[in-house]
Amino acid sequence: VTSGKVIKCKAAIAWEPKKPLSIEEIEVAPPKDHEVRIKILASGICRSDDHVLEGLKSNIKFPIILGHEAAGIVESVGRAVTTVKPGDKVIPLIVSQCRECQCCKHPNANLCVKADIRKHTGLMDDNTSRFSCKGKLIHNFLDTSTFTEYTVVNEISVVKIDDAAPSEKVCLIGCGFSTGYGSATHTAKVHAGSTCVVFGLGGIGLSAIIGCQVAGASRIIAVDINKDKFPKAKAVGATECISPQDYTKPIHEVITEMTDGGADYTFECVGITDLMVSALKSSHYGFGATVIVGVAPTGAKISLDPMLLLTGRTVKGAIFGGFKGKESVPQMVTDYLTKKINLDELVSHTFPFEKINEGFKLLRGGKCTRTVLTF
Ligand code: PAD
Ligand code: ZN
Repeated sequence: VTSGKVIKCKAAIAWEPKKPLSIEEIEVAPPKDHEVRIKILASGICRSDDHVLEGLKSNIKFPIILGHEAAGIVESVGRAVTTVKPGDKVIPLIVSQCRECQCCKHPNANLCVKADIRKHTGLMDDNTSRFSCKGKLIHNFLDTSTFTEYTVVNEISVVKIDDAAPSEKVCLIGCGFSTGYGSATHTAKVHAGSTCVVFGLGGIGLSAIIGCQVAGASRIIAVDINKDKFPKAKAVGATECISPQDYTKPIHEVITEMTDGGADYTFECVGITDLMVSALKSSHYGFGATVIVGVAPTGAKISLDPMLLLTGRTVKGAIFGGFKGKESVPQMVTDYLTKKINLDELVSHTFPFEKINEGFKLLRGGKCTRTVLTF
């Protein structure tokens, strides 16, 4: 029995930016009162992990255990925990839900005030870490940290899912799938018969396409500078694929012409501020809506003509597709099991955890959709 004891296990440590991750033996302390220790079974690699590793998120502290898109089994729980128990299959939540704060009580919000996503302390509520390596404190990432055999999270940052769910697929519901899918179905509320444009065809953009299709969009225009991404985009529902590099005109002019004045909904799934403005300009005068999904480097600013908004366009942004995790994650897992949604196309590679650096290489080289690591 490991309950109540420190667990020694393997984790991928990011000691500093721009260096490969190093697999090390770490010590994982037992969960405190409101905490849950989880044995990770599968974890996807998301661009947000790479943003930190590339040093683009200067407010995030190293050394750190990255990873935030996972599924696992509860190993042990703190004494005040009531919603999960050892043996439960779970998904850690990057968007926590305390159910008591103004946001959790608000029907339209999904960010928790208690676990404020802007703070990035990299620590648990008592300002300590459950991870250490060679006597050094290791920070957590997005209240989850899943590139490790064991992690500890707050009870508000984890939810039980159906035991029958295949972890190496449903782990994507922990970030990429929900983020893209919810941006279309929940944040934008795409309507049947509409025209949608998705910029960026990684795991997030493809999931946005799936959401647009499920919502009944009749045209889904997929945009990427890497044409290798087009076949997958078509496979999940894109009706047309275009590359900005094939035109001399700016991409928003191309899209405006293709769509008789602009799209109903546009989605920026890359993280480039100029592209966010292009997405807005690609939406129709009077009713177009843009959702910002991509995460820009810390401190980056958008500059735009307010006339774009004055004339009836809207811009929204959402983390995790605007979904409240505790309710929507188990529901999406059920929808996956009953084949209402299909995300298998998103997993392009499955590697053993030890090959994590190869997964990051594929991501940087534009050679994958999602790599899932298994433990
Ligand atoms: P990815 O790198 O797999 O996909 C990004 C795609 O964008 C690639 O296919 C690129 O070729 C393409 N691209 C790059 N530049 C351009 C350009 N100028 N025009 C068109 N396409 C371009 O990343 P991902 O899908 O894992 O993540 C995408 C973004 O979403 C990234 O910024 C990530 O940090 C963010 C994200 N947001 C949330 C959220 O909750 N809002 C969650 C997870 C990830
Ligand atoms: Zn992510």
